[in-house]
Amino acid sequence: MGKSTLLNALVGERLSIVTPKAQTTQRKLLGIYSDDTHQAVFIDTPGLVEPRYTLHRSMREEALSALDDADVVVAVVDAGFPPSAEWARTFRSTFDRPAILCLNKCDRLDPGSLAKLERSLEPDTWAGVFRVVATRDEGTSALREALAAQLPVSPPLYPIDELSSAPTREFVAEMIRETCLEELEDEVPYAIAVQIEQFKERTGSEPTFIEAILFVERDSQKGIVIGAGGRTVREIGARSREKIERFLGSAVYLELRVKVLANWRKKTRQLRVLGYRVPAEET
Ligand SMILES: Nc1nc2c(ncn2[C@@H]2O[C@H](COP(=O)(O)OP(=O)(O)OP(=O)(O)O)[C@@H](O)[C@H]2O)c(=O)[nH]1
Ligand SMILES: [Mg+2]
Repeated sequence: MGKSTLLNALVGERLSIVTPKAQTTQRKLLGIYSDDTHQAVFIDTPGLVEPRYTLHRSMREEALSALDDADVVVAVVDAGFPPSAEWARTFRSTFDRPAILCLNKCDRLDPGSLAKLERSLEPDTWAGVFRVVATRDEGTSALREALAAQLPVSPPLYPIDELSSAPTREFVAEMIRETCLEELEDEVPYAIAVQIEQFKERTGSEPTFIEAILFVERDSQKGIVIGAGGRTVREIGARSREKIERFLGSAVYLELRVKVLANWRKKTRQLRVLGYRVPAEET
């Protein structure tokens, strides 16, 4: 759909990780936009998918929980793979909040097809319908302005120079997970949870020292992630380090270790240890 790409475009910083793979985002992420007239806090969420295991239920609840704090909901639709009118009706009746329809990836359709798509998605029931190309930052200013118009009057909720409420180590863990999604195929990257074990900011000419553990679910996955002679994990480390150094603006020494945490995606206790939301019926 491009939800994370859109959040990054709306905030003007690459905060949320983006890959071509489905189910990249697993937890909520706050992105804060402030200018002279207003502040808008955007919440990126996982997509709403049918849960297959406990982690999926965790992701679904995480997405729905964003509504607790939201003044406006933005339904992001991939114009290349559009949903049905039925979806639009269900969406509108499920969420008791002003909702804006955002047709993203509009570069994939010609204007005629876009107009037809728009007409098919109950355009009059939304608080607004916007056409966007998030990757090119097209249409995002108009969307941001429409969203600002829906916000209640309030003092800023966050300092105006703050971009997110997430701690640095969470961004670092996400950059490593993004690299795993880019470098590994099939189910393997989805079986990886990243935990930052050590984060030592060094002073002077020393690099920042970061140690992270890649938890996989089975021994066979551990073998794949490490690769022949450690080649794969070295590559993941090198590519992650480049991203982290760009993000922190300083030199980094990154150490990655791979460990098995059997079937962690299906186990409430393991999810809790790894910092995921525990689904309500499992607490
Ligand atoms: N052509 C095109 N591709 C886009 C656009 N916006 C996002 N993408 C691509 O779509 C893919 C998915 O983007 P994400 O932002 O990760 O999508 P998401 O909705 O956050 O996905 P999940 O986190 O997996 O639920 C990436 O490869 C993006 O580069 C767009 O406007 N046009
Ligand atoms: Mg995402």
